[in-house]
Amino acid sequence: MVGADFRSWLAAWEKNGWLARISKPVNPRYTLGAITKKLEKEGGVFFQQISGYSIPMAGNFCFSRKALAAALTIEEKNLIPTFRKAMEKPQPCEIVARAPFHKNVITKELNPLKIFPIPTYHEQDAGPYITGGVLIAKDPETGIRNASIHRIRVFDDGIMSLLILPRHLDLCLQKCLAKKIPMEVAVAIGVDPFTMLASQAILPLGVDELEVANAMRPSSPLKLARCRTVEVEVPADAEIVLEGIIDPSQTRVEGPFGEFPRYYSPQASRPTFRLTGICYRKDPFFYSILPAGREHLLLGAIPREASILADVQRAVPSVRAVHLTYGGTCRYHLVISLAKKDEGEARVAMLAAMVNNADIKHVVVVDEGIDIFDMEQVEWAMATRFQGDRDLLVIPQIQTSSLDPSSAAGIGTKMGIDATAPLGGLQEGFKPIAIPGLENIDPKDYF
Ligand SMILES: Cc1cc2nc3c(=O)[nH]c(=O)nc-3n(C[C@H](O)[C@H](O)[C@H](O)COP(=O)(O)O)c2cc1C
Ligand SMILES: [Mn+2]
Repeated sequence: MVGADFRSWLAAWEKNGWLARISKPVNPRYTLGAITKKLEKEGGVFFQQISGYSIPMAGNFCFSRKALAAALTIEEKNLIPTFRKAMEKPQPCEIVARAPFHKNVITKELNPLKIFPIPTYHEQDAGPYITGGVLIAKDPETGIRNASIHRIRVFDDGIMSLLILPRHLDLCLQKCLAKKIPMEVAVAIGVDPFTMLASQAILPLGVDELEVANAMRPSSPLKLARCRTVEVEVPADAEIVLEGIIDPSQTRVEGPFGEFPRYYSPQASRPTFRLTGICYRKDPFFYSILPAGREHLLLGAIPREASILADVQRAVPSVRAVHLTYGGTCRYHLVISLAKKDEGEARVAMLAAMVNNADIKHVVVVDEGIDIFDMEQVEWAMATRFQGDRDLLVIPQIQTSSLDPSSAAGIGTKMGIDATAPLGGLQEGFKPIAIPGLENIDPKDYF
């Protein structure tokens, strides 16, 4: 199976011609990021030699929707349905006794910067950051695992600091604080694509994202293995596992850091993550995600689209699909495809989307015939089916993304654009021009 584990994924991308092997030595500070950025839309990157390190680094494997679907061995059009099905029916994971990452276990003089080629990406970033690891923790009340990705600033004394937004990891941390117990966690680096994507699932607290990853796998179930220094289980085939304790009472500065909207998020005091063990396979691979790159945006987009579509279809069953666009950093701009049955539906769909997720800022609703993944077609619908005084919905002063620098600390304006033709119009004044036979003609037959 293509994405059974990180190594089979790497081999498959190489075979597909989707991997750029960078053989010359590369500086992990900026150069590595610059090369990844240039190849961002083309394919995965593999840095064979990173100055000062013996461990190679890979990244950008999720460079397009097509690539992500191929990693999951599904068709691109099935990305959202497959994800939704797995969210609804998670599958428990088997725990195995032995794992390749048990081979090397370091518990003293813990300095990840000495071992792993951890990149510094953007000009004003505070320093090297781990960006491609899946952090696994447990709810101390239920023992149920939680998996999510966090940016982790790395220092040279085995103490890191990380950003924990108010979601599940934060809830687990608050529960540990109330119980006065440490929060044991592990960060798995170099994992399979199912685990990467499932870590971004939008679920209620109490659903284990690793079980969602397992449910998405068409064969070879996801196996977990116990960590060596903490009571946490991680994907058994992980390349590298960083184990430790998150302590919110001990803080360190973190940031500035170049984030997904392509602006810096500022420096602040953050909880620390004190390492208790560094474990890795024989000849491990490091994995890193370019912040604001295609991979970062897409991993967030698919689970969000799945969640938005469910809510929008609940409100308006004639909604066909949704798309979070790259230009809108896969968070702020949504296009909705609607097979309109009633004039009021477009506005209800916009509002349902805005309520689903505070990050959604601008929503464009188009007719079913418009390809919502082709922004030229979407723009054409806006140009010819929309009038600013009649078809614009503006909702001022509402919660929005605090990382949008045009917002006032997370308060901003949302806007809905109804670019659908009036009911019946597609057969009349809004009937697009057409050339009979266009679909099936191949100009080469006439050369
Ligand atoms: C590359 C990448 C980096 C991320 N960095 C952070 C971060 O630093 N802090 C954070 O709270 N969420 C971050 N996220 C988002 C969370 O991983 C995501 O919202 C996750 O679904 C939260 O899990 P939960 O619902 O179990 O809390 C990041 C996501 C990606 C793909
Ligand atoms: Mn969760």
